[in-house]
Amino acid sequence: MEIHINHTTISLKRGDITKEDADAIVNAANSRLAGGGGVDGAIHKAGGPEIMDECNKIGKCEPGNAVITTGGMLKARYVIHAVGPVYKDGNHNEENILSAAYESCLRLAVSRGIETIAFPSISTGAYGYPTEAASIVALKTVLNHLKNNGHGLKLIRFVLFSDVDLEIYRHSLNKLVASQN
Ligand code: AR6
Repeated sequence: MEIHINHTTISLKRGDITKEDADAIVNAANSRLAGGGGVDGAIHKAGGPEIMDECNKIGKCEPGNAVITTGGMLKARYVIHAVGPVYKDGNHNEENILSAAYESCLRLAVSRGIETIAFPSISTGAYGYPTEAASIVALKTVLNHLKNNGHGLKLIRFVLFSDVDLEIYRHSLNKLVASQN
């Protein structure tokens, strides 16, 4: 699925984000930038040790924030490491932290002249954020960013790891677009 907002395309697809041919791919990292399982493990495995070397130099990243490193051996030139919230019950500022994580990535990308960026579904794996609620936060943050910032990014792609997740994001995007019209 694809929609166009001014000069930017938002697209949703199923796939493995490590294979994406974008200027930057986003990693769902932890605060210690220490690597781990899920998409984080896959990115470090595919991208090689240069990415972890840079993460070690940076040291840490608070939840809601993002940092940038090389893409190492990946097709993508950069990896943006974003830290989402660990989901407890929805009453621990999870929504604001998740939105801030996406917004931090978008700002960092624009400040580096990045035109194409691919996101995974941050926090919805090991960190336990319910996917439907997280998809609304993710997509709303992107739509608001485009409304308030306009130029810069040409393509924002969500790369979902399963058909179920893709369907959830598709449904949420349709809902948000319908509510804006
Ligand atoms: N491409 C795209 N999406 C993927 C891939 C992939 N190759 N692999 C997994 N996903 P998670 P989190 C999906 O757990 O919840 C790590 O250990 C996955 O199906 O990767 O933010 C970190 O070091 C899910 O939908 O990230 C942190 O400690 C989504 O990516 C912690 O997990 C996010 O799942 C972060 O947890």
